Amino acid sequence: MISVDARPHPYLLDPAHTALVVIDMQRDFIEKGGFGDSLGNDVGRLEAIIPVVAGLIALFRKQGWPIVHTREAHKPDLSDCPPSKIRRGNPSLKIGDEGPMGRLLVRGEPGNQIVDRLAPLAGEIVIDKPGKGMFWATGLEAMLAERGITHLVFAGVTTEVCVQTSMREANDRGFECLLVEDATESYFPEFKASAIEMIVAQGGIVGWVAPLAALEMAAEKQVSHA
Ligand code: TIU
Repeated sequence: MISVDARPHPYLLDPAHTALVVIDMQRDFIEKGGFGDSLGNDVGRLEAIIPVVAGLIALFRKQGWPIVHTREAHKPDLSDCPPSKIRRGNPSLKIGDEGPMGRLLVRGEPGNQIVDRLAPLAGEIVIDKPGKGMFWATGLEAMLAERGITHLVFAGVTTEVCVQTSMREANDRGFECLLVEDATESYFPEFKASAIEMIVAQGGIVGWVAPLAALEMAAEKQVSHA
């Protein structure tokens, strides 16, 4: 076990059973002309965390720990997208409509891809999820079980929507969850701060929170003790 300096108390990371989950770092949320932009959000806030997420991914690759990338993505016929989700928010462009980067939130479209700087490598798991949470209708639970994963480290966007939903789903399934606070972002800074406080309150009711530097320091110590 490696001890990570985290809130509300140290997070004990089990190196042989830990995976990183990078939630929805897609052009659809991070670039102008995508789904996030269509909902009226300032997407620049999200772009700013790309270097930290890249650093976190690099740490996991260096350690040889598994990485899961998720994309919020629907089938081209939208058969996996409830009409309520399409209607929600009264956006300028709806899910499935043609935007400047192709059809919004549709699998395979240019805007639905993970941003180039965080592109998955061969051998890393990539999940298309039709919901906000990463377990609903994805088969991810079985993939993690096959690999003996018990600990999940979270990053990505947005903190209070897909990251928090996925982390809560994982918590209910028995995973020990850590959110890397500088590798996640929201369109609303106050929602990011509140989501983090909700996670760590009550003795870590949902899990732990730590900055990337704390994880890097813990991983280094592990190497120097080896
Ligand atoms: N990935 C994710 O968080 N999907 C969203 O729709 N987030 C918003 O904050 N809208």
